Amino acid sequence: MTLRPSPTAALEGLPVPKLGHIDLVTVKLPFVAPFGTSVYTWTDKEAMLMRIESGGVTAWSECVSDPDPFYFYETNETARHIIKDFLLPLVEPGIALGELEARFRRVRGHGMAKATVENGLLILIALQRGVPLHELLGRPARTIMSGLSIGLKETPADLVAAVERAVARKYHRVKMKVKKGQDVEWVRAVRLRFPGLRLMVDANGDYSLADIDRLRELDAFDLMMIEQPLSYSDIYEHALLQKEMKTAICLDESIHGLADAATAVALGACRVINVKQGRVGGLLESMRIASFCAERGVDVWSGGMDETGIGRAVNIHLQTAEGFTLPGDTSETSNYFDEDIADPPVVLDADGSIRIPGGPGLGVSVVAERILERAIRWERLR
Ligand code: OSB
Ligand code: MG
Repeated sequence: MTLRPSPTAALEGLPVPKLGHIDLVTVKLPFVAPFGTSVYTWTDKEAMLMRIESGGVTAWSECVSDPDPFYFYETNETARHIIKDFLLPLVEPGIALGELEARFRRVRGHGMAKATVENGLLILIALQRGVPLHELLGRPARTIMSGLSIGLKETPADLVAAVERAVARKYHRVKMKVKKGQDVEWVRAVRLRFPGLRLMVDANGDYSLADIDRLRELDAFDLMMIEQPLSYSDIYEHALLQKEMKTAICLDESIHGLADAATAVALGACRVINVKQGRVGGLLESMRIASFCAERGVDVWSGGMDETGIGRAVNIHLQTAEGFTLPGDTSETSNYFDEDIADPPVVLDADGSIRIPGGPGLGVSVVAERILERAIRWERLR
């Protein structure tokens, strides 16, 4: 196999800028509707944001953790602790980002905390250079595919109605959450109404191998993939399951970095990987995973964590990278919030695609009054 050049070599050489004040600002935004999954139902978004000042420029990044550890082990409070007490002390102006990543590796896990810092620095550098983030990442602009993640609903009729709204908006694919006992009949209801829809399901780890007959019933519905059917911490049993299923398995929770992706691909545990830049430690590791998968014919898409406009914009820029072959969980702002903290909101084009917001950095501006209105905690770290 001919080795492709590393997608991140140039980025690893970027020097960390001199930094001024750094703040952690937690905001709480009500969701337009509760978001139900097999692990928890969230009614609002509590997002910890990092604000970095440097030479008159202000960069914002977003930590994708929740206040609770129900999707992932990190929480806003563990991320605060790790950022404040272990990561920021390693950030030294002038060292290369690759050196910073190497220092961060001594802290085991805590990818969401690491991503908050690394992404913040990349956004800051892009702003200082006056270039869009995707350009700093070395990627040309392109339109991004859209995808909607629909939470668990009260009735199949509610679910079908939500899918109807997604189809009307021209989403490029629809994902529906499932859990044990709320699966086959619910998928059937959607399939009967929309036989040709690009449709997939996400179980957030609700099944075990004992449920294999149930899971195999899903093979009848021509799903694009089934996301994380088995435990959040498993890779091996997914390989056993994939051998018994026609439908592609996609791993989300199990993949914390490139090494996990390599294990999953080697074992045949999945044919698709959901890369959440937060969960894997930031933009650089995300690009490494996507390139690794592209070389091996494994599809990759960008997940979402119901982010505010800041994290949502990061996910959009990331999807310009090589290897993001499928529509991700990138949907319109109005799916989550009546009013976001950043402008402009994400709105789909007539064909369902998403344009990268123009301008330096993320291309979105954080609205100070809305941050002040929504802030539930503000801590100056330096
Ligand atoms: O499993 O992909 C998931 C949201 C929160 C936690 C986990 C997941 C999700 C989603 C929604 O599916 C993604 C989004 O719309 O941002
Ligand atoms: Mg998922």
